[in-house]
Amino acid sequence: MSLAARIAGFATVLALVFGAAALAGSRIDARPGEDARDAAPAIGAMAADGHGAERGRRAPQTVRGLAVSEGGLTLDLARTTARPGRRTDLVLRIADRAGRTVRAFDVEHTKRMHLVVVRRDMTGFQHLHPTQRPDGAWTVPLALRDAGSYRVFADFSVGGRPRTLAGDLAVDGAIRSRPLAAPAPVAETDGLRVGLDHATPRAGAEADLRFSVTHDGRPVAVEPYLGARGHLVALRDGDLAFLHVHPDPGRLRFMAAFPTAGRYRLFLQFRAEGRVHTAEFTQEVAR
Ligand SMILES: [Cu+2]
Repeated sequence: MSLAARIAGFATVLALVFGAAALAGSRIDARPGEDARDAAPAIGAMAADGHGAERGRRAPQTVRGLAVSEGGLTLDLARTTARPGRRTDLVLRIADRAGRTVRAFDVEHTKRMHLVVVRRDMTGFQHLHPTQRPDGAWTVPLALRDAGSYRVFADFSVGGRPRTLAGDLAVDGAIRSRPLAAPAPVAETDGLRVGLDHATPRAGAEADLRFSVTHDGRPVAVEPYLGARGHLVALRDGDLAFLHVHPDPGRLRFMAAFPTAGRYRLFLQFRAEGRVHTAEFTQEVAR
């Protein structure tokens, strides 16, 4: 290789390194800082107060569920490993700055604690409602069929401030991870067909997600579930950032502000024909 070619090659490497650094820098800048995130309302709250769309384009959006400890509260999982297929009791507590167990929680969507457990590849979704023990800790039976690394999201509100803290739970064994499914407007669950109707959401703008349920082509009446027509959890592909979305109490319709472009997994839960169903969608969000 000639000296000139070597210098050119070196310059290319440097450009790549600086390019990557600039990209990393811009990513970090685009994300809310820890302090800003503490003070800012959740995405759902922004959407609900009507300022989501106008603020969304300028101000950084907040996401939740990326930290085990935030704003003075810490999620403390009693165990961080589990055996595949075995039913175990998942025990957790929320601790304050002094390490004391938090006992008083606000009611949100008819419950004081919502737990979402999902594997890192966004399979094996579970939404659980643990019971509080006299010592303030929460417990719920949990069985994880497949090995892998799971995220445990504790979604709750203390002192009128909604929070989502998350920790990891490892299930030992051979892992068969699955790629994220391609985006599709229809999902099948328990013989029901669930359709998702919306314009392609854009990053930072409020998206209106409307779902419909049919059984053999006939519309299915959706029964109230957790104080609304349905419950929707949205997780960002790549880091499993947790988006809180706001339901329309009367319909299977949600307002969500996706903070960044990319793919998200939507987990819609609703009650119909006497039981709760979960329909999953991959959602593409444009820049
Ligand atoms: Cu819940």
